[in-house]
Amino acid sequence: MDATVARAEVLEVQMPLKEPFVTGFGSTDTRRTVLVHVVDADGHEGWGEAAALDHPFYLPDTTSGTFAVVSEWALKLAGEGTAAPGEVASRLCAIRGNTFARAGVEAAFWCLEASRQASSMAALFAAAAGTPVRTHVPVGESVGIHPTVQSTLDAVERAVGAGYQRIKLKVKPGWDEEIVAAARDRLGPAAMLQVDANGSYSLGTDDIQRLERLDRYGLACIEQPLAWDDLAGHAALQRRIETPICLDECLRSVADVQRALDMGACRNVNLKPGRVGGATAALEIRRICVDAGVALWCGGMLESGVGRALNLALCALEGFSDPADMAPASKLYEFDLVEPTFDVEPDGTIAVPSAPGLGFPVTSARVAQCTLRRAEVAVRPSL
Ligand code: OSB
Ligand code: MG
Repeated sequence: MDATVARAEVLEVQMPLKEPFVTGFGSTDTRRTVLVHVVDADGHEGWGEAAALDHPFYLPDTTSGTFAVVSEWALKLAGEGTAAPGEVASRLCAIRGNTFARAGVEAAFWCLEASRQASSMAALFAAAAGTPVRTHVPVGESVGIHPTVQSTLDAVERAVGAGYQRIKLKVKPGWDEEIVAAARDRLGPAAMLQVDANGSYSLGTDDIQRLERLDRYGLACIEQPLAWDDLAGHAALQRRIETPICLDECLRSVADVQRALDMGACRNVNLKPGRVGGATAALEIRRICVDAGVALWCGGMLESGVGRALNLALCALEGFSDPADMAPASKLYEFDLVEPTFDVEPDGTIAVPSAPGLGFPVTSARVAQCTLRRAEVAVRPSL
């Protein structure tokens, strides 16, 4: 087998969302994201998604910046030695920040490795982590901010009817207690309900009372209430509220997670492999969370099936205690970039593929149809 990369390309794709996704940082109506595609000399393929958002209102990373870092730096760096994903990850560590760019490239190499070994990505992750895999993962739905309480409750009802095992409501100051109370009332006391503020609250205002009032509703967690980079603020807030704080934006590396747990800034972790710089970092974070006994679940970036495939393989590992944010393309998009794609089963789980490689066939026609720009990158593997 020839382990060198023969071809590498980066694509920026655009997929219209069925309906705008509204959060505390604003509205997203089309999803512009970056795909990474590598092919080795034997024709094995690797696909990854670098799922930054197009705007800089969630994190500093953007789709355009990610496309630039992948095409100008990350792919070349990744291709310079052996294609083993762990080594690719260490080479990519030379890049500061730009976690989605690094993760997308690393993902393509995990997928390539899985294709080469005729193994599923879940089996590769299981071997790397020394942990068994599950055949199905429980999933929840992330319900955006709607114009009215009634339309939010309709969305919650649809999600529960479709089997989702957990509801996450997007909140912001002024769109919080009323909607949480209404959803709790509708769902009953036993249902798993949580909220995500995407950093829209501040300490030192009456926001703090708003957050304290949410303690009454038995939420599984309050995700990222305060600013994207404010670990100390979250630690102070966690001392004042009972509900576990979950961090998303604040956790962009293994070290961030360790620090957050040491400081008491969270008791629940949203793990997005893209946000932490890739699957290797994600595996390490999984171990830290299992050892610390904190709730752990796989978050999402409204990825296409290419990105979701890696998330699914990752959270197939034992240790992910809570349902993943993994609404399928049938919910979010008119079509997916993989065909057949996955769906949520009536029991609120998604089946983890056991097929080799990505686990879902990438449809080149759909990819071509969505492509806004494409760059071929020359990689020179050292012999
Ligand atoms: O804050 O978890 C978030 C989507 C894009 C960016 C940030 C977030 C989200 C979601 C959607 O909540 C989760 C999903 O991918 O289904
Ligand atoms: Mg979030």
